[in-house]
Formats: sequence, structure tokens, C-alpha cells
Amino acid sequence: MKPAGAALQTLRPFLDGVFTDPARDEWLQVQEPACGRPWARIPRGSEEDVRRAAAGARRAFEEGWGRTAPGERADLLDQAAAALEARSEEFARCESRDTGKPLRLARELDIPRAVANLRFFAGALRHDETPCHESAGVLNYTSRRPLGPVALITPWNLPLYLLTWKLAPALAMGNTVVAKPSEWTPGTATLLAGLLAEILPPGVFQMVHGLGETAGRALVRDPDIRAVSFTGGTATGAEVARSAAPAFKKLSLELGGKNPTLVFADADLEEAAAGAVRAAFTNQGQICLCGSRILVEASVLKPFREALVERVRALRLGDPADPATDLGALISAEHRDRVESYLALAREEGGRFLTGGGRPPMPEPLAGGYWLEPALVEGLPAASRCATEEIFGPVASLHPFRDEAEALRLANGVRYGLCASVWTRDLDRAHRLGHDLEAGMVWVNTWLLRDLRTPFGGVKDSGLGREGGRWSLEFFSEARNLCIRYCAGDVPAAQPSRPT
Ligand code: TXE
Repeated sequence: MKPAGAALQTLRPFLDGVFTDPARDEWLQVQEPACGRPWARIPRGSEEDVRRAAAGARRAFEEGWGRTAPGERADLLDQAAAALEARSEEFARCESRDTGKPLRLARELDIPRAVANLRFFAGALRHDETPCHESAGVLNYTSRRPLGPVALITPWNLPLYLLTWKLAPALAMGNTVVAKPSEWTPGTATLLAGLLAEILPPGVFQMVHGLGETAGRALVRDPDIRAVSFTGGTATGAEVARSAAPAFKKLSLELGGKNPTLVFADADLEEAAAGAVRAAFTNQGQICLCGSRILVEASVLKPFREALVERVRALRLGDPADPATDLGALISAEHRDRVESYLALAREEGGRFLTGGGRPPMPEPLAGGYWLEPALVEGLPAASRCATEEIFGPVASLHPFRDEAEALRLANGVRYGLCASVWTRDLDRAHRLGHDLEAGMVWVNTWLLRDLRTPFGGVKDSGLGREGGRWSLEFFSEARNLCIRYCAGDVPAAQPSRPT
């Protein structure tokens, strides 16, 4: 942690291969959530910075990146993965300082996953195929073209993990990129820009800093931007969609969730309790996939509740750098206030706190950080605001159900539909629920077990589109068809007016 009064680092936009002064001399401070002290400043962000970034990305696209051989791009992504892996510890420390998350989590999840994203899409590109449809005397083949400059707008909860999740397929498919990391967590994106400066031609990766309402909004609207991949809140996603619509930009929106964890009496209850606690509280509950509603079959409510409470109480909050720490700080004072306003509302809505929900006393220098004890609440009506709205913090509610039909009704009874996790030993039930749950992803007897080849995304208000594996490659490219009619010996030429 930086001692009080130490000079702030200045993080600048990365444009055309170099860190550049912003157009306006207006700055925001970036705080270290674990202690509340500022450690850096970033530009507030302006339309001028965004214009420059997008125009540079357009130039780099036209000057050749869009026409490089796929094998060459795959090699560059592999180089980026190796360079990032070699500096994993530095990136993990930066991520932990910037987000308040445990260093152990950054070391074990965020940074290895960022490396895997780059490596995975290098491989996916090498093995990519496009279809060819043949009929008598006619050949239709599909080619994929890059879109041009694309915008990647990312949140503060998994900063490098989510940026590289979008960046790798975007570059793989031959697009150039303008990234806007969250104003709360600009650290690792800035480190990545420095790293990519050694690997990519200037302009292929551009990065602007700043607020959503300045830099983010201008980026979505910029005329050179052909697609927007956004991860963030549902309300912001709706605004991004409105801004992108008039120019028919391609859109991928990964938004919020209020995900259910369903625990049936036939499950291994110890494993289910461990899984439910991990799903609810990893990263302080600040992951769109977090299981913030725990639905449990009434016949096992009592022992399951006890197992849950014991596990939640055993979670250790503390210095993010301490390897024994399970939970770090929330991202900001404002965010903690918002989460606490939900805790107050939970009491009004009839919730009973089984554990947590207070501000823990922390020793110096952590006393000024944004700490909150993980909270488990029961007794909330299923339709209450706390049981249906995304809180995005260390808060989970517990709800009993009588049978599978009621479990399904409760699980589907919110406007979100990102993911669900089902704990049961009954294979028929697992398949039935996998089919009927309104969610983009269903896990059975696990949570957040990812295979990067699989589609990722939500239904209902959790988003639009899918990323992952070939879905990412499709999003970041335009499929085009070429139809060739030819005379093949005695085979009659196909009649163009009659579809095959
Ligand atoms: O996210 P925002 P915030 C949810 C969660 C959280 C709430 C708000 O419920 O409490 O969203 O968080 C940029 N045009 N999630 O305010 O505002 C912004 O600068 C273009 C769920 O941090 O959605 C940042 O880079 N861009 C989520 C990014 O959008 C705009 C993760 C996300 O910010 C913009 C984070 C605009 N008008 C929060 N306004 C998840 N799905 O994982 C903001 N931005």
C-alpha cells in the first residue's frame, strides 16, 4: 500500500503505440479500495481523446492489420500471452490494489484467465473453419471479414480477465480495438497497453480512460466504431444499445444477474453448501455470475442453513495481500453505500440476518477501506426488491421451496437470466432443469467452471448475444457468402431462381 501523501501515478491514454497526454487537463483520482487512498490519476475522458483513438484504429486497420495472415495474428496473441504470463505477479498485484480483491484470487483466477484468453483465441483462430455449401454446378462458400475498429467497454470487477476475453477474439479476427477500462480500475489495462506496445503495430490496440458518460458514451457513438462489446450494468447496457442502434453497430451485451443456486435434498449437502458460499461471495459477490439467491428444498433447510452460516462466518476478511484472506474490500465507498442501502431495505422487507451485514472494524491502514461483512438473509418474500434486484455485493438470500416445480418458478421469477447452479444427484432432474431454467448457462453440481469453447451470455435482461469460442469469432467478424455458378461437364447449370 502506498504511504499517505505519496505522489500519484499518472495513467494516460495509449494512442498509436505510445502513452499520450489527454486532450484536456482534467483528471480523476483512482483509489485503492482496501485503504481508501488514491494511488493514481486518469484523464476524465473526452470526445477528443476518443475521436483520436478511433481514427487511429481505423488507420491501423486500413494500413494492413485487417489483411494480416491469421497465422501471424495467432502468433502475436501467443507472444502477448507469454509476455503477460512472465509478468503475472506484477499484474496480479496491480489488479488486487486496484479492485481490493484478494491477491490470491488475482493470482489464481484473474491473471491466469487473462493469459488463457489470449492463448485460447490464438488456438481458436488457427483451427477456425468456414462452411462451403455445394450443389450441382454451384459452390457457395462463406468467408469471414473483420469489422474494422471495435469498442471494448469493460467493468471494474474482473478488469483484465474481461478485457482480454474481448480483446483476444477481436484481434484474432483482424479488427483493431479501442478499449475503455472502467474508471475505477484502469491499472492492468494500462500495464497491458505497455506490454502490447512491444508486440502489436501502432494503432491496433488503442486505449482511452475516463468516465462512462464522457469517454464511454463518445466511444459507442463514434462513427469509426463498427461494433461494441460491453460488460456492465443492465441500465448502462440499455443506454449503450440506444446509442449504437441508429448506426446499426453490432452489439454484444453482458449485463447483470440475480442468479439462483438450487439445492435439492438428494444433493451432497456439504458440497452444495461449499458451492453455494463460493458462488455467493467470490470477489465479494461482485461477479455477474454470483449466485445471490440460494433456493433450498424445505426438507433439508435446517441442516443446510447451519452448514451455510458456519461457512460464511469462517470467511476471512482482511489485507488483500495476505494469502489467508478470503474476501477483500468492495470497489468504492459509493458502491458500499448502495449495497448497504439494500441491507436496510432487506430489513424493511422482512429479511432476517443469519450472519453479517455490518462494517467490520479493520486495523490501520485498512480502516479507510470499503469493507463489508458477507451477509446471509432469510425471510425475504420471493418478489421483494432485495430478492429480485441485482445487489452486486456480498449479500445472499435464502429461500425454501417444496418441490421442483416451485424451485423452477422461484428461479425463473426475476427479470434476469444469466446463469443458474443446480445441486442434485438426480440426473433426470438435472437435465429437466437444464432445459427449463431461463438462463444462458446452467451448472450442475458446480459453479463457474468454464470451458472457453462454450457460449457465454444471458437471456432476458442479462444481455444480448453470446461470446466464447466460435461465438466470439462470429461476433467479431462479418460472414459473407460467395456464390459461384460453374459448368461441370454434363451436370446442368443450376437455375439461379430455384433455391436448393
Ligand atoms: O457499471 P457500468 P458500474 C452492475 C452492478 C453494479 C452496476 C453499476 O449491479 O452495481 O452494474 O456498476 C462504462 N456509455 N455491474 O456503474 O456503469 C463504464 O465507464 C458507454 C454488473 O460500474 O455499467 C465502465 O467502463 N459506457 C457487471 C463500464 O461501462 C459507459 C459488472 C461498466 O460500467 C456508459 C459491473 C455509457 N453511457 C457492474 N456508462 C457485470 N455484468 O459483470 C458507463 N459506461
